[in-house]
Amino acid sequence: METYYELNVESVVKYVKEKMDFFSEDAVFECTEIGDGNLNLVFRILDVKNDKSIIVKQALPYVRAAGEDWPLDINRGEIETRILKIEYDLTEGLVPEVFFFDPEMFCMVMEDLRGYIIMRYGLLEAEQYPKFADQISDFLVKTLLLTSDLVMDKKDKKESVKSFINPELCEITEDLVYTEPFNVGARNNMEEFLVDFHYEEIVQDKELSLEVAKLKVDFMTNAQSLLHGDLHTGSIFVNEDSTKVIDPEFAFYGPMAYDIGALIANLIMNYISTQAIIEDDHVRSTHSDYLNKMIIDTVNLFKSKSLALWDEVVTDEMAKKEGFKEWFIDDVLVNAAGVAGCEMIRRTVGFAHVKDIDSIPDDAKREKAKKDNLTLAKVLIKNRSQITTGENYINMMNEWL
Ligand code: SR1
Ligand code: MG
Repeated sequence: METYYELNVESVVKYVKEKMDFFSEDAVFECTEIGDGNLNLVFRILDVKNDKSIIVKQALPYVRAAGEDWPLDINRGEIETRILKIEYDLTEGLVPEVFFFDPEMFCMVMEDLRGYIIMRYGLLEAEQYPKFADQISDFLVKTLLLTSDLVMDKKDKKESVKSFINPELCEITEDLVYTEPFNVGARNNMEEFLVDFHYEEIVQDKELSLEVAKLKVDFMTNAQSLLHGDLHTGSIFVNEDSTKVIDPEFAFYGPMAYDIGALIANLIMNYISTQAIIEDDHVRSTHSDYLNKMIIDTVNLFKSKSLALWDEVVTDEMAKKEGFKEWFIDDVLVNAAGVAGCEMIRRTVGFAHVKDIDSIPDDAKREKAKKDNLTLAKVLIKNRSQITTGENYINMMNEWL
């Protein structure tokens, strides 16, 4: 930590000029801090004269959204750099290219994704991304299946598990996703109208807590695949043609269901937000249909592509036995529905919320959206054994929203 200092819009330009040969001598710089996540500083450095830019992401020794009272492993960028390189190779570029990681400044320098938008913001503008389901299902199948024991050499896989032990970031998920929202207090954060509803519908629901406890143990102990670890729509850049997944600093070996469930939850929360925010009937129904199709396609493509790739890549003898692959993928999807429910609950009553729901301007509609979100989430967790296709989600949404 001796040479570490916190970068700002001036010092980061100097830092980059010293560290790399990317910009030319005549560069005219414009630098902005664009980080809107909970943890890091993110700078975009643009040379306006030559129209070239890069991103610098620096870890702070604490949680940005909470301040210095919540210290956090500053080396998270090293894990993020390693997994981005692995994901880049496995997915043929469905993540940004990383130029380097600096272990003294704890920052990474990477490709600027110009011409892309953070998916959460795009969806809130009712934009559509026709290739997304195909591309994200590719990302999921390749990063999850190809890093599992089913495919990898067993010893290499265990070495990889060791090198991706990420205790502090995992603890955040264990606490914020799987524990605090199902209890009173801690870092929970909810609007007044939810306090009694949360207590009666979530905290006092013993069956719900039991099911969440099972999902939590799966998260903590099932070192199945190398996960992104925080795959919400704020961790994805999109445009009409292309998808790029960013921000895998929560990476570790965990259950495949975690990445799939987090993603589906965030699509569902945009659907709930759409019902409350978009006033024009035609725009609302078009965007709702699009979201339904995206959920169906993402889940079903994950399933069909996994089953198709299985025969080509799986090396484990017993995993080739008849019926096993269908059982395995369905089991992943069942647990993904449980994860989706946990993600929806924690984004409503926990520490970290989502703009989709929190930005609903009308108080009554926001209250209804938040309560609908909690109700549907409970259904997903308790009935997850019946959820193994995209259509199963839509049926539950139609019944409960
Ligand atoms: C203290 S970090 C809160 C949340 O932000 C990250 O994006 C993860 O989702 C984490 O749970
Ligand atoms: Mg993030």
